[in-house]
Amino acid sequence: MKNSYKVIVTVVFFLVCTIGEAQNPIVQTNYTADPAPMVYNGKVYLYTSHDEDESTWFTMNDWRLYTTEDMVNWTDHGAVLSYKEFTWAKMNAWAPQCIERDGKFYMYVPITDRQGKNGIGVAVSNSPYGPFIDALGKPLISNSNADIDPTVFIDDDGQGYLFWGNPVCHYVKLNEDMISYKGDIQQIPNTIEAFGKREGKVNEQRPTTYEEGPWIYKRNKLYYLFFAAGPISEHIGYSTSKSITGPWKYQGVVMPTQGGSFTNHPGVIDFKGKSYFFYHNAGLPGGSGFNRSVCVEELQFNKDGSIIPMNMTEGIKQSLSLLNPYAKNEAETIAWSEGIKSMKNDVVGNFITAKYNDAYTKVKDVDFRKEGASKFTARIGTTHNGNVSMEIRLDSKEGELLGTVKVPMTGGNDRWSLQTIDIKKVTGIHDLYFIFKGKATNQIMYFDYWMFSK
Ligand code: FUB
Repeated sequence: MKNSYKVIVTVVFFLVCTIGEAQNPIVQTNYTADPAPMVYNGKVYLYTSHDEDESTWFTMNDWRLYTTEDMVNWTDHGAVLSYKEFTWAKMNAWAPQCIERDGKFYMYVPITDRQGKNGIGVAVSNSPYGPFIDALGKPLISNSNADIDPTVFIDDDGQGYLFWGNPVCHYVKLNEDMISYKGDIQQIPNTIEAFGKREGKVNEQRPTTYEEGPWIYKRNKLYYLFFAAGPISEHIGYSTSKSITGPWKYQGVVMPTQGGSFTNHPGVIDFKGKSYFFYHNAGLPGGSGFNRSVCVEELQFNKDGSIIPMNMTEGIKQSLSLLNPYAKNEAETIAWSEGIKSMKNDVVGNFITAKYNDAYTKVKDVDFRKEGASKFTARIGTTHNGNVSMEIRLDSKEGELLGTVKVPMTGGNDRWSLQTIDIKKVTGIHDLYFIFKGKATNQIMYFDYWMFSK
């Protein structure tokens, strides 16, 4: 009996996965850019830069963190570092990357200093979730105004490297402490051989396709240098080398110019037997070159190690594992949402709020198992008196209604109520929808976490 349930569950799981809806952009609750994924202890930690709402320039103040174990449900951890943590910084929290070494986490970030000069700082934490503290009280790299977009890499022999730069790509060897470097700063020769010939107008400063946003990745002893490539609007190109210090050979386009943002930015990881390529576009409502959103595609290789070029798509449809509804799940764990903002305070940490009536979140591939659930609990609250509720539905926004939770007026997002209701019994695997109902025009309700029980 147990086995036949497992077979049915597996078949339903794959059917649901292949007919799913859009997953890209993977974050809908804020504008995010410059993805920097890191795999640590069976989880993907995705650090991003953050375009402030309605920006008309690169108005970027902090770096945010999202995590996943299944590649479709992403948990929002909010801002984990701001440029304001660096006493020498003035502005521009641009493309970051974080890496772990010996249990410490090193976040490399480009910032503009108080004199208006670009530099790369490094902040350290004992946890991937932060808090990250400026390690030096000054930039680690302050070489030229090209000092943006760091990518960090530790080779199999333990040697760390930092690469960065626009309009040329610099690199340097890091010391084991990861907050200092040894030897001179080098530059990858900006040759056609290394980066390919730029199309369009001849530009003396930019003769090749290399623009910015380098990302180092290694596979089968081959080093890959992904980069944002010109002319603008950017596409993503790549070069390879048998040695991390070059010579690099240009290999072509990974992703053409698409998606409505004039920049793009690569981030690559291997996770649970697959490779993934992160990038950004203008895919959310209100999206633009200054209101960008991070997306992900599966990255595939030919037998000779060359990359199969890809387009921007609706994203990853198949989750790598099922979500357990009987554990405490954060409301900010989301596969898709509309009309939702994520927030953070000292009382409950991260939570979400609904911007308007009918705003919703979706959680993908939830396994209620054969035993099923008959009760639902959530920590919620609202500042509005009466007629605020949250519907729980299956498989679509209009799908089967399991139950409706009335949201009590708690008076603020520093005051919460734990509500448990009886629901229609649910078994098997489903996508779960939380739909927020209320007359207010903003912050209809707050939602912190949920769980089901028998
Ligand atoms: O996000 C600000 C800048 O735009 C980054 O540093 C570049 O890579 C481009 O994405």
